[in-house]
Amino acid sequence: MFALMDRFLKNDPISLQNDILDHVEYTMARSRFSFDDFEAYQALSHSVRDRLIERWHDTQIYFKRKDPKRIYFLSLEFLMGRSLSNSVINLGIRDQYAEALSQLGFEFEVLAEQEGDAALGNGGLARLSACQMDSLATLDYPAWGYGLRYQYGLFRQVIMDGFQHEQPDYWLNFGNPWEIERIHLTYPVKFYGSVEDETLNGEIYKVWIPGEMVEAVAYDNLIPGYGTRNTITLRLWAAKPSDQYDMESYNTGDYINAVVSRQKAESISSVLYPDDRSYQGKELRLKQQYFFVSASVQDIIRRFKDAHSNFDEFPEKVALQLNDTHPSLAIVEVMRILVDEEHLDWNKAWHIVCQIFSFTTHTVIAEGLEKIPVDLLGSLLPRHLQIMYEINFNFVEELKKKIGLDYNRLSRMSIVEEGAVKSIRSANLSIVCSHTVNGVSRAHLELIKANVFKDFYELWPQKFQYKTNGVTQRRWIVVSNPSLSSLISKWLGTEAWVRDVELLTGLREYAANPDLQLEWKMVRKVNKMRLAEYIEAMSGLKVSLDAMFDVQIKRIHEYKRQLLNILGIIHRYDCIKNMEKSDRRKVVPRVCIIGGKAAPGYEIAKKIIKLWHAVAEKINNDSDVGDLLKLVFIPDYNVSVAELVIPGADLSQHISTAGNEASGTGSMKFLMNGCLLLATEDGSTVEIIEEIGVDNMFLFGARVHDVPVLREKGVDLKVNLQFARVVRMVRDGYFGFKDYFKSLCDTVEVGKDFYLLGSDFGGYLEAQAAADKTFVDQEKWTRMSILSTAGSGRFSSDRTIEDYAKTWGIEPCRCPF
Ligand code: 26V
Repeated sequence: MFALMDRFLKNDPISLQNDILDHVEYTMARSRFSFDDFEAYQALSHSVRDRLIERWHDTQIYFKRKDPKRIYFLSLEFLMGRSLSNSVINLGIRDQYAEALSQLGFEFEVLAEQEGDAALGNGGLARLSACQMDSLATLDYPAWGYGLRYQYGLFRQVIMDGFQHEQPDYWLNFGNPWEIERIHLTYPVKFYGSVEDETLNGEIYKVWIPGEMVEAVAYDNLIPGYGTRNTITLRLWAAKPSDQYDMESYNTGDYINAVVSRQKAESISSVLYPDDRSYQGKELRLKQQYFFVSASVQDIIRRFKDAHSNFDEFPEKVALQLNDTHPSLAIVEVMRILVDEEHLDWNKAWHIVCQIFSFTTHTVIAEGLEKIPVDLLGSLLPRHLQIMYEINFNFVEELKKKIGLDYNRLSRMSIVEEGAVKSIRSANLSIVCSHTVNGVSRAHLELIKANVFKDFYELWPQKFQYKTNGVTQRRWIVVSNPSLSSLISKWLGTEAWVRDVELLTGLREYAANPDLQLEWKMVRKVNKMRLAEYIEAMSGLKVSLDAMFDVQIKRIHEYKRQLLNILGIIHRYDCIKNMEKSDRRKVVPRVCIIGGKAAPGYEIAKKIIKLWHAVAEKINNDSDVGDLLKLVFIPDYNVSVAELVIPGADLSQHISTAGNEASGTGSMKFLMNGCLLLATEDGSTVEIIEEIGVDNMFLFGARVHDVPVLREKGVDLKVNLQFARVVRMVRDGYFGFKDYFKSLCDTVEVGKDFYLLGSDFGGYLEAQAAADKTFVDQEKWTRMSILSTAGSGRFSSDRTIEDYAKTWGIEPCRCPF
């Protein structure tokens, strides 16, 4: 045993240096006497990866020995961002690496900047998955993440003349040291074909004869926990052509076509769909869903069978989490394997399925619910369609017994939608087959109970729960804001808050302490400087550090109301222009920062981006305005940009029309970093108010129950003169592009203003004015800032995961070495 322990890699700076140099020479094949920053980054990453692998092996062996109940987290999207800093911090060896590198003449920070983002997701849902993986590892849960290894992640956003253009994100170009290719860990995945009957020992079974087969190859990404040896697996599948299946075509002599069609297989995992709201019923998307689900389910069942001889224990050992409906085919795949391949009787298989799935929905609107056209499904997955029909038949029969022949309700609840295009409702399938349906905030649960899932809630009230989202403080404070992190530890007298985030409440008692206030302000100023440098390097614009940095970064969507922000800025500009020169001294200077991507096909969102640029062009070049108002667009917003922007923000905006944001997680990251929030009472903001108090943020706008009334009523623009005026300025071409912005202005006209920009405008301006007033009082502002961080503990993904663990029925399993 001691001999084995001796084999562990050492973490003193000299050993780390040697390891890095070995990787320069033997992995990168560069001379150890001459290598650049990028090569140093790669060698460094390989040396970190070696250490991850050691812990990962130990963890996996320990899990195997203990055989605890495991949680399998299925998600089509994971927004992991960069891995280097996060890994060394979780491993607890960041300082040692920094020292080792400085002796080699490199700076850790500089090398960390060499890493590109892993952007295998769109927005909130995807980053949430990444935060939850970090918490699962840190809290020692026996967990696996499963997803797709897209070759092209979320598109890169390039702004040309103020317009968004999309470019491919071929992120694997220079290799990826953070994954381990498991070339022998593959599963066949079948598509198309037909279903036939087969008789075995007097029983008739269904056999699916596929028309196409591809191979799923595992790529393991290692997720280290903080303050524990536990290191868990995020297994992403890549599609490769199947050798077994192709032999036939080679034998028939059509060599060229056979090779060409092999390449088609790889397209399944080639690209992430960039739209996060509308479903288009595309075959490739369905193929992606089934491909990753089938490989994952086969892997899960293989692992179970390695240790168990029959399926009775399956629900005691396996929990599957559906991250939205995208992986809902997993339900049917488990049924298919249990019935058709393991030859379990239907009822027994169904009983198992009903105990293992838990489903989380991330959307509020019916249009956001996924539908799969039956024709498409029947051709791609003929056996799955049969199984869905059977599940639905049984469900509807049961339902009739409970609710009688209420045909309207029966048809609303049916998994199969009979309409112009007959479709499968993935959400209905997920609800029927899961033991729990989770919302992502308390307000979200109330909404789904009252609207999209009302019928189901009335049928099974106990199934419906909520787990308020959270974000990991390891990435969103420790990695992204190291100076704030040290300051917090200094004042709390411990680093324990990194694992036990509730301890942050201990800051409350010092919120008015002048020494802490001074240090707090210093830290925030340095972060603002970093952001200002970035802005200047990116756009050439110099911004004043005395200005309030007001930030809105998130996907561009009408419901998130970036347009409200722009119209508010136009109003501010208009006021400055119409003011006496002497009064301008009283204006609180602002740097308004916005960033986010619009889905490539989302015209109105793209116009919002262009409008921002048009307004910025005018204001930033107006000498009457100077430093009083500056507009910055941060292009290609992603996780690593967020890590830079969030710590430098004074104020951040979360201003969706009430009832539209299921939770929102950006607000939680800002909150942790001591940024004040300007927000509507939507999603998780309701719970944030409870934690930090309404006086510590700037709240405005219609509440959920006001929205239908206001939509009905509309606003009188004669009363709402300020709003009418700013919209007119855009309409009349004050910022140019008059024709182009017409359709955008139309969206907020009386009677059409679905997201209620008009009715919320007055309240928005008041909230902004309150922020200005407070900013002048730096003592008050800093106290509110400290109280924001102090009250952010509840929004850690550690708490979210503890909530989920109860639902999943899992216990920690901590590797003891
Ligand atoms: C939908 C679609 C539909 C078309 C194909 C691609 C695609 C990809 C993702 C989605 C669902 C996106 C839903 C989402 O991100 N929701 C956000 O989830 C956050 C985490 O729960 C939550 O904080 C946000 O409020 C919610 O909008």
